[in-house]
Amino acid sequence: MSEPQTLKSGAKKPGKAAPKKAATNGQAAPKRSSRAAAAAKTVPSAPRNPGHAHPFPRTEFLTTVAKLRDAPGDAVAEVAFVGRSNAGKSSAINTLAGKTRLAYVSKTPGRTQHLNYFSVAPDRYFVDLPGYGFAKVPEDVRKQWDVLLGPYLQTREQLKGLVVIMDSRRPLTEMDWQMLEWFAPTGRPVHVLLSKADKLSRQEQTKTLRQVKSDLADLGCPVSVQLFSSLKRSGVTEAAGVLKGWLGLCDNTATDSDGDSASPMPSLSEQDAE
Ligand SMILES: Nc1nc2c(ncn2[C@@H]2O[C@H](COP(=O)(O)OP(=O)(O)OP(=O)(O)O)[C@@H](O)[C@H]2O)c(=O)[nH]1
Ligand SMILES: [Mg+2]
Repeated sequence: MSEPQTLKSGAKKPGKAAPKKAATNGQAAPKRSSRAAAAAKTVPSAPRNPGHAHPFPRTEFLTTVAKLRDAPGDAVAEVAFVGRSNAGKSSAINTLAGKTRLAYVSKTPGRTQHLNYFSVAPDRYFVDLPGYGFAKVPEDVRKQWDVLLGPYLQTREQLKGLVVIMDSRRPLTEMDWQMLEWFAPTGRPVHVLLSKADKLSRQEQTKTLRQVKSDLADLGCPVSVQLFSSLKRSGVTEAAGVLKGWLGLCDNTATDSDGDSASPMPSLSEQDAE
């Protein structure tokens, strides 16, 4: 495919002014006031029950990469998170890490602009990619795809698999399909997280999961699909199993519960969830 971000002439236009950049961590950060307010609302970042480890408890923000040559040279294996703007990529990373504000969660689509690297274990990384489907300045986005995202997804040898996050209420949009069909020929595996599953009834969840699995059956690369909710911390163990496999990490830290019941530490507060 050409670049997913610029596929549609109907790419959504911004509803708001461009998000302000802040120096913190190199990631675009929310405005100070909203950040302070969010901090006040956010649940504590230390697990109340230390026996409940999270699958990637050592995750730390590493760096923001605007040019492919600046990607960490020591990487042995990494997993990228991609999906429509606002699908819940950053929230999913926070949830897997068991931290509330590691990757910035935003109500402003398109806030993540570059490759945000998170170290999950020595030489192993999560990479939060810019969301597609939000083009404030289409030319800039196309350029970003040509010089950064396209080459990254096609040529980065350390990339062991792609996590594609889709809002479970609107899975497999045209841009999701274009991303999947463009990536599949690389032969690398795809794991789909149907995010915000808390927004669906059990029945809807089952139906959506079955439908998406069936729709992707002939994609042409190894593909798996699951439900996920950062709000409820559901689907975490399943996702962690796949990602640890890709990263070559043994599973002795994956001791968290799936969070459907007593979650020791939600990574997303009820107030933040959309
Ligand atoms: N109800 C619910 N809301 C969620 C969930 N995950 C994320 N959200 C909300 O969805 C919005 C977008 O979440 P992000 O994690 O910032 O999404 P993103 O894909 O990283 O967005 P961009 O970086 O802008 O592409 C925020 O308002 C989150 O609070 C979830 O599991 N349930
Ligand atoms: Mg994000």
